Amino acid sequence: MALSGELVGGIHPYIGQEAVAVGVCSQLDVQDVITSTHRGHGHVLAKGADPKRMLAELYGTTEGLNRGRGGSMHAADVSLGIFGANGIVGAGAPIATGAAWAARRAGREQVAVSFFGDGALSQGVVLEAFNLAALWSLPVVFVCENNGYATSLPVGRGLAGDPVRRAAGFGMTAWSVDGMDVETVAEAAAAAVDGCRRGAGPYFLECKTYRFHGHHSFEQQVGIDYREGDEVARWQDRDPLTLQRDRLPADVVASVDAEIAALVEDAVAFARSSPAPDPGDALEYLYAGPIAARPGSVL
Ligand SMILES: Cc1ncc(C[n+]2csc(CCOP(=O)(O)OP(=O)(O)O)c2C)c(N)n1
Ligand SMILES: [Mg+2]
Repeated sequence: MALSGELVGGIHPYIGQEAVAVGVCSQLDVQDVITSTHRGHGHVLAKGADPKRMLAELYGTTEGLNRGRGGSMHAADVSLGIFGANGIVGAGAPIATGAAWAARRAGREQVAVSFFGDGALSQGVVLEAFNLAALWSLPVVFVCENNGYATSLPVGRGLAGDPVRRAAGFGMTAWSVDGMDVETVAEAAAAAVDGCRRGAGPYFLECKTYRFHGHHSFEQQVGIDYREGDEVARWQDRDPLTLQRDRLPADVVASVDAEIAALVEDAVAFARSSPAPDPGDALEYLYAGPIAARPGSVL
């Protein structure tokens, strides 16, 4: 759709990394919070967003999650704890940390999860978020999706040291897991979320994964080639969907496949028939209303 021009602009496909979003979000309750990335479709859907409204958002229509204002990189649904995909690499980490801090102050049993890529690990704001979250023992799970590349830069040429040791240096419990296996991810996420609820946060989870497609949908057209030999095929041999499918009985696989096919068909029909926004209200729905000062606040 992005290549045919039906969707305006590029998208960052999440295909290949599904086990991370699903494994982690399967351990969260509705009131738990996530922050996501430029590659956010998987996280937003796994946290429970309506696929019809998600796709309508990609189409930039009025029925989209954010009335078409957010688009692919800024889809959000605050009512489901989805505090946004985010086009700024690393920007979700302080938002999740702030949400965890707010939950703590309000005495709510909420956990916040920050998804980000290996490239974000060297963003200053992420390290600042690690520091405050660890200092204040906040209920945050930092989930690093190490897919081997930041755009076309291999992780070994962009990241000094080891992600887990880096996070552990802040005093966090930190693990590295197979990010292609949804059950492995879910098990680690369950332990981290449970630890956060018991006050033992924050946690750091490196999920080793891979994206099967380009960094973004324009990559093929631009003609960038940076992957080694049969690298993509080797990772595809461990496609998270196939790994999980092989564990399930055939009748379950057939019914899930049918359910998903119908869901996708509905979402496409819904997005295609959803109206484009009126240019006259282009400046509306962009900002929250003014926040009332708390009693006694100096602001
Ligand atoms: C602060 C900031 N710097 C640079 C960019 C441009 N940019 C967009 S995606 C990306 C690579 C991110 O790599 P990674 O965090 O590993 O995520 P992945 O794309 O692999 O999912 C970069 C450098 C940006 N969006 N924001
Ligand atoms: Mg990456």
